[in-house]
Amino acid sequence: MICIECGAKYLDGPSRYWCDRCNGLLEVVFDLEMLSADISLSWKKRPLGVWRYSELLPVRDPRTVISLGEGGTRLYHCDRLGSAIGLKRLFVKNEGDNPTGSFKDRGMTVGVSKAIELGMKYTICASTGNTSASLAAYSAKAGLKCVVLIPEGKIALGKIAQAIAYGARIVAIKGGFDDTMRLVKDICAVHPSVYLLNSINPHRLEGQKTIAFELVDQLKAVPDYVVVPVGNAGNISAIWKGFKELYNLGMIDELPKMVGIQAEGAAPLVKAFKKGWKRVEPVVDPKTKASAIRIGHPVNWKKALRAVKESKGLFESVSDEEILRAQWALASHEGIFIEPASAASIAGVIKLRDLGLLDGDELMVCIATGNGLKDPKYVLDNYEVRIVRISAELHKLREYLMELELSGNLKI
Ligand code: AN7
Repeated sequence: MICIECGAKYLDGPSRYWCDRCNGLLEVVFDLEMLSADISLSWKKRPLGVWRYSELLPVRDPRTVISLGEGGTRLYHCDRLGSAIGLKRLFVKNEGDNPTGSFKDRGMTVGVSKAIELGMKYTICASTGNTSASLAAYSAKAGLKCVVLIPEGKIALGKIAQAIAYGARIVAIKGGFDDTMRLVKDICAVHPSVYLLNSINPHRLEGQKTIAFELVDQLKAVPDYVVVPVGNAGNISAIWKGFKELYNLGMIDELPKMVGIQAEGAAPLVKAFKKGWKRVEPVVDPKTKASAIRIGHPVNWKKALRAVKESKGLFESVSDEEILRAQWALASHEGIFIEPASAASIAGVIKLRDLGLLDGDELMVCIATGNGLKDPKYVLDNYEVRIVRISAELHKLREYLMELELSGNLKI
C-alpha cells in the first residue's frame, strides 16, 4: 500500500487504514508488470463478477474468500428514458442486483476475506444503511461478530431490517453519519482485533473497482461519462482506479470522464470543486431525503477530487425534487426501481443535459448503487399514490376500466 499524501509505502500485513507517518489515505498498488502477459484470457473463462478479476484483487489465498456471488450486475440500455431526455446511449448499471441489494457487496467480499486472512474477530462500520446491511451479511457468512453504528432514526427501513436479520449488533448514535464514522475510526485505532470496513479501508475499494472492469467487459467499449452518486466518495475513487489499471495494462486506450453527483444539502465536494479549493469544508448538518448520501464530511474526499480532476470530469449537485423525479422517470420508463441516492446519478445526467454540456450521442453510464426496495417508505411518503378503491364487483371494475379507456393512455 502507498500513502496518497506522502508516498510512504507499506507491505501487505497487519490491518492499517491510514498512513502511520501523516494520517493520509492509503491505496493498494499492484506491480502490473509482474502480471502474466494476458490475464484477460483467464478472465474470459470465468463468469462476470468480482472474482473474475482475482489477479487484481488483494487476497492471497482463494480458500479464504468469503463470497455470496457479488457483481455480474445487469447493464441496461435505457432507450425509452434516453429518448425522452435526448440521450441516445444512456446505460444504467444496476448494482441493486447484488446479494444484499447494493454495490457495497463488491467491497465487502474483498474486505471480509481480508479480515479472515488477518485473523480478525470482529468487524465494524459506521453506516447510512447499505454498508451495515452488506457487512452484516458477509460477516455472517464468515462467522465473524459484526457491530454497526448508525445515526439514530436516519436509516431506510429495508436496510435496518437487513442488518437485524443478518444478526449484526446494532448501535444507534444520537447524531449524524459523520459522528458515527469518527467513533468507529477512534475505536479501531485502539482495538487491533476489530476490523474497520468503511471505505477508508483501501481493500474494500479494490472490490468496488470491478465496476469499471465489468463495464468494459459488458460494453466492449469505454464510456464517455460514468456518473456516480457520492457520499463518502469511496466508490467514485474506486471506479476511477479500476479504469486506470486497465489503461496501464494496455487493455483500454481511452478513459472516461468521472462525474460525481451529491444531494444539494450534502454537497461539500461540489462546493470545493466549483470553487477550485484544495480542501473540502465539511457540511455540519447535511440534509437530504436520500439518506444513503446524507454525509457532510466524506472520508475519501481527496481521492475523489483527484479522480474527477484527472479524468477531466466534474461534480454537480441535484435537489431532492430532482432526485424524486429521476427515480420515478427510471422506474416508469424502464422498469428499474432504484433507491433515492442512486437516482441522484440519473438526476445528474438530466442536469448535465439541461446545462447544455451534452450533445446527445455520448456513451453515458449511470451507476445505480442500490435497490429501490431498500427504502419503500420514501415512495409512499413522496409519490402521488394512485390506488382506487372499489367493492369486489365485476361491474365496478368494468366501470373503472371504461374510465381508463376514455382517459387515453395511462400517464407516465
Ligand atoms: C445507495 O452505507 O456510506 O460515495 O454507510 O448507500 O462510496 O460513499 C452508503 C453510500 C451511494 C455513496 N449510493 O457511496 C453507507 C454509505 C448508495 C449508498 C452511496 C452510498 P460512497
